[in-house]
Amino acid sequence: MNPSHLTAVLQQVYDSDPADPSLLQAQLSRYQEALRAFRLAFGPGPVHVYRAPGRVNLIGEHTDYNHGFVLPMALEKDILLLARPRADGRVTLRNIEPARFPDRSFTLSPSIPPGPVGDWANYVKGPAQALVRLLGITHGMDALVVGKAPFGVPIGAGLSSSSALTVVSAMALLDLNNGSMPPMEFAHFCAQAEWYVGTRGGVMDHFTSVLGRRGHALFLDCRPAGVPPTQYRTEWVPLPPQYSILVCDSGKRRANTLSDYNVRVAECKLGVALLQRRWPAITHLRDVTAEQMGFAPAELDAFLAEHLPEEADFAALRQLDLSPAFLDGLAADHRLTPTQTFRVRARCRHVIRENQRVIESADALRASDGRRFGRYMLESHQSLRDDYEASCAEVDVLVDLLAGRPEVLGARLTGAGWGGCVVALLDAGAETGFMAEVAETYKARTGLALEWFAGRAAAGVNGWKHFAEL
Ligand code: NG1
Repeated sequence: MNPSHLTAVLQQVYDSDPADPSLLQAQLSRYQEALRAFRLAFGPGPVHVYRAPGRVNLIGEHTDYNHGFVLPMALEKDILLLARPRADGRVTLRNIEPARFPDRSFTLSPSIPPGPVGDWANYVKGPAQALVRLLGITHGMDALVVGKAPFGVPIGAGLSSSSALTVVSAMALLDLNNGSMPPMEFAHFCAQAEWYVGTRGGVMDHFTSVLGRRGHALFLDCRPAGVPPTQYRTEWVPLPPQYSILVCDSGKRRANTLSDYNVRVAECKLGVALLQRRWPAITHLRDVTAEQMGFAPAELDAFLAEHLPEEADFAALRQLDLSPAFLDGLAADHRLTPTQTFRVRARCRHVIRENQRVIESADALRASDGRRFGRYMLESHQSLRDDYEASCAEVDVLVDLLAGRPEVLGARLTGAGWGGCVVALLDAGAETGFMAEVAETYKARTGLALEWFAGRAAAGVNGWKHFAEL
């Protein structure tokens, strides 16, 4: 592919400012550098190129695994995977940052042994194993993964670098084995493939990485339908040009996000199990709405206080008629400790209200009402902070600093939480010059360096066979 053809291809993917060709030029250099590194690692021959984006969630946090609603968008930050198929079932992985991500290799099989928790190759092994099980794929690949800054998806920042790697690996292996899947089925497949690493996550990240569209947010109803249940209701909502999105990385990373996350998933399931005693038709917190349960919207607190404990440990839960078999299964599935206590009522309150906020926020976006949208973002953050306890001191400082600026319409924690990124909405053209001052105050108060970038909505996963012959 010559440079002008490559530029045309990249223009379809990245929402780069036409007035500023330097961004596209920088992407072009990045792809060319990746091709050179691939040739150095694996020698001459055809190269196939795949990319999958990270995402930023505008609103709808911890709702996806409750069959609720989310409103994310795919980012220009993405992961590239350059590959060449192999005749055998070996997968050899190199990374453009070998000191950080050492070489790995494995053989395709229906049960591929995982590496240590957190090992980067696990995000390739998960989809590889799932594709062997589903389609019996036999061709491995020689692959180079490229995710370094500033174009890569920051790791552990709540922008779904892990899902981007899962999606790009699945796409490459599927394509190199001459397979294909309809996009929604593929997104659903990737979400389940990532369970390999031990999280019981939802579908939001993979759907965004697969279905993302330039200039659009994705409204996704996370309740599947159809047989098999892989159909989801989606709507691409154009991002009004009069607003811009800012993504700020707090620099805070939490090691045990996985366990906190799994406890929250379990707490939501406990809420459902307790409500099911009276309303057996409920399967997920999504079902708990004022209309469905027959209370006035303003009476949600009273309703929850009547039916759910504020806090309960395993002993208390057994007394509430939850069967020991259910509780043991939950503890095993979510790696819960026997002494754990669960703030069931507050967790459920967050999810129920957050679902409503997503519906209202999508309306606000359709009506190009950034002020209203910003208010929902702030409410969402408070709820994540107080009810879901998924924030942390540093992120709260950052949200407060941003929300205190007249240029900012709304700001909130984005992603799983306990650190990571904050997403903010601004009037387009509002000076981001003020960010230097925010960063300085933030540093003084937390000791952490702040990084930020403009959130531009990019296309979902792409693959180009025979991208280059080297
Ligand atoms: P991140 O921020 O990528 O860890 C996680 C889940 C999402 C969703 C959010 C919270 C995975 C792969 N991702 O996202 O499905 O539940 O937390 O809204 O588990």
